[in-house]
Amino acid sequence: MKKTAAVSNNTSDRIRNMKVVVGIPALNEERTIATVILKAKPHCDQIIVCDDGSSDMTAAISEALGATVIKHPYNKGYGAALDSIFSQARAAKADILVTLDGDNQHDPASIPALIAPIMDDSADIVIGSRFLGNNNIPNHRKVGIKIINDVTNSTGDHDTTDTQSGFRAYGRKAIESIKITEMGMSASTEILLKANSNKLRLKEVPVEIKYETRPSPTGSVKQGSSVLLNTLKLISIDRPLVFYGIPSMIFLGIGLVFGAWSAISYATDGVLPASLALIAIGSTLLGFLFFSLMMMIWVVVSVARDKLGN
Ligand SMILES: Nc1nc2c(ncn2[C@@H]2O[C@H](COP(=O)(O)OP(=O)(O)OP(=O)(O)O)[C@@H](O)[C@H]2O)c(=O)[nH]1
Ligand SMILES: [Mg+2]
Repeated sequence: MKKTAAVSNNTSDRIRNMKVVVGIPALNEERTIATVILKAKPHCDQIIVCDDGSSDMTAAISEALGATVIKHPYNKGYGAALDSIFSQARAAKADILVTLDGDNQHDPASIPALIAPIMDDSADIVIGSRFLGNNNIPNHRKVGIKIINDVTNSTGDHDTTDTQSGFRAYGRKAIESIKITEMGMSASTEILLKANSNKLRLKEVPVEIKYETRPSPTGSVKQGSSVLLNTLKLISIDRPLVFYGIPSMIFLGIGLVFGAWSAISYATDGVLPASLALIAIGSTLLGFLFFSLMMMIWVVVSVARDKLGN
């Protein structure tokens, strides 16, 4: 790394020689991509732009400004663009990969603060959190992201204030070990779940964010619901024993209580209380359904992990 201002005077050779790569996923960002590239340049050694099937000048502008451009032949989604950037960063032997949006929402001036914990080896992934910074975040976004944060944080060892931030820095361990399979916006959650399974160290630093750059290509409610559903799917795959096992135990417990209650009523009054018996049967069936799902998904996921790794 040659250019970052965050490097102090007594910086070791290890830090000085670190290669910092900035990766920008971009879909039709011709209005802003030049600004982002020019502002990021002083803070890194290489810029990778993934043009995710744009129909405008995003790729041409990026190339003209010296970025390495990966072109998707059609729009594959944010996660697919990140996956291409990670692969290119591995090929480029990046020590640190910083990702930020091409719509100029993130300020590249925060890159030194974002990469500092990786440089001093106190983190493997650093998240630029808009909730730690002094930002004016629209209320519907705050609520949506809070719900996704709560669901994501319930599974792991980390308490992250901004699980959906696209402004992040990844150290070598994270670049090498995280393989993204989610094609859409839920890739941000997938990465955090994989970071947790791979025991990577996470930190957050405050960043600024702008919201007036351009209307989102996908409506924010649609995008938020899709990320939430995919987050639930990812957690169910990541932790099937907890995700299906807990409801299974709860339903079986309810079935047992109502079953015993029905049996006692029958023994004392000689009449089977239909409503209690129905609750007992329904709950027990649901309990067995969740138990079977848990076993099936647990076996499939274990075999897949064995074969594919990660
Ligand atoms: N929405 C979207 N963005 C993509 C896609 N592929 C790449 N991107 C880029 O991914 C980055 C994040 O997308 P945004 O739509 O800004 O997502 P966001 O920041 O969560 O949403 P906004 O707050 O509305 O900007 C941008 O730089 C996009 O250009 C895609 O298929 N869909
Ligand atoms: Mg954006």
